Amino acid sequence: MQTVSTEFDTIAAISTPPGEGGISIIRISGVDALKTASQIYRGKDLNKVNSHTINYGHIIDPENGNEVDEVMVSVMRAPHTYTKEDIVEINCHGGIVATNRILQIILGLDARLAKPGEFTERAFLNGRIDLSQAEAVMDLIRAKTDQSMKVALDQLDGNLSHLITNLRQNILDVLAQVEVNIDYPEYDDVETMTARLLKEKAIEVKAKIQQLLSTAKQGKVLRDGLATAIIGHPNVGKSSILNHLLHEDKAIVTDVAGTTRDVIEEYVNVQGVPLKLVDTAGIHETEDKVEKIGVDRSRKALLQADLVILVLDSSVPLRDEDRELLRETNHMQRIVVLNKSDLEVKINLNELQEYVDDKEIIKSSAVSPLGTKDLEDRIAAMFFAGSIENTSNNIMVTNARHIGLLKQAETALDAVLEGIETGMPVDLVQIDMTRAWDLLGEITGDSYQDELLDQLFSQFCLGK
Ligand SMILES: Nc1nc2c(ncn2[C@@H]2O[C@H](COP(=O)(O)OP(=O)(O)OP(=O)(O)O)[C@@H](O)[C@H]2O)c(=O)[nH]1
Ligand SMILES: [Mg+2]
Repeated sequence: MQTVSTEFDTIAAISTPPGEGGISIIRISGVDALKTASQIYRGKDLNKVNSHTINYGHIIDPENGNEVDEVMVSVMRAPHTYTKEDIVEINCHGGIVATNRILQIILGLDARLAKPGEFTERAFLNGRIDLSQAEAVMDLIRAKTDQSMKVALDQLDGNLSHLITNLRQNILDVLAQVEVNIDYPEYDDVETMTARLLKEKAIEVKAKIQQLLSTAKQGKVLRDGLATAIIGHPNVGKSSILNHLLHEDKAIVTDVAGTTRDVIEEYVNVQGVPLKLVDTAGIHETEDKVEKIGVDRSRKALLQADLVILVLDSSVPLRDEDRELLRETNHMQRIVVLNKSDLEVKINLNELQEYVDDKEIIKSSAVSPLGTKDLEDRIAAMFFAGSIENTSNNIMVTNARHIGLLKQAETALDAVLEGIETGMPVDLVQIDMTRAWDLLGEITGDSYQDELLDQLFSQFCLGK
């Protein structure tokens, strides 16, 4: 891991969202940050001001000496900064023209435009945070609920990193002990002893990994949102249900079958569960070209869903298409909504029981809020089983990359255990143990490939 910040060139970017605002911030980081800012700033000598101060002045175009904007400039000297490099942040009036003009002037001097996430990448490369913490920065920015924000903040604080580092240290200790035993065998049964040592440690570390993985389902939902598809025959009330859950009239609702033609995606917080709610076009056989595309998209949304809300119209008998959807979604996490329950019930409830468990069914009516609260309660119960408050004490894994690596490490530990069980030589078992150590290291970024960094940080916002 590199720790010397002076190896990098100087970068700059606008760190606030594009568009008009009260203030925009242009951030410069690197060895030439102060030099660059000084060339365009009229006010105190930035090279002489104290670190971590904010200074009033003006930005001047060095080409013609014209004033560009009135600004406040923060000076933060290495190493106690976000990137561990010198950082200057120019707070200017939040207009598009002034902000871009200042950036352009800076880029004409000693800085180049930062890539997305490059400030955070430097924080990682300069050893201020590890990779899982860098990923938490993005999760924090994207968090959709208080709970997901809290989990991201815990990860940024290094809770997950500490746990992983401890596990790795445990493995390293045992590997060192194995080396000693092999090099200096004091007893005749050293091979047996060493195998036992490896076995004990593999069991211990595996248990901790499994405990972490048991938080993954909730964790992933908190981070990514629960992909929830509302599906059903045309005109059964899917869009009405979406609007109720959103508490606003987002989707068009009419009595014309086939009103929704494209998928509509919205985020909503249901009792702490972030839902990525997808309203879809009614699924049925159709010759209409546009509708057909809509139906294909509905099917795709269904395939990608973590949770399916299958809507049936209880005021009409069950149709073949309903039966088919009931069968198709049978293996999925599902809630079956009997909508239009304000009208006379014509659906055959006995037949319905052949397809669904009573527990999966909720009666609702979109003409009144009837059923919406039940639906919300059910969703929360399905995904947090009332345990959402408890997560404050637990370290959660939320990130698919981390989950994948933990699973692979678990597999490597299984190979250790199997190797010992089948009497494999200790130096071969050692290889799998080392592999578990390596895989865990990829979570914190102690070992990584450059492509991984490129891929991770390219998903960041510009200026972060
Ligand atoms: N009586 C009654 N009418 C409802 C209920 N829910 C929806 N409707 C009506 O049924 C019609 C269709 O509702 P939508 O929400 O547009 O149905 P949809 O499933 O999204 O329909 P498509 O987008 O065409 O597939 C509208 O006229 C709604 O007002 C309900 O619970 N009771
Ligand atoms: Mg609709």
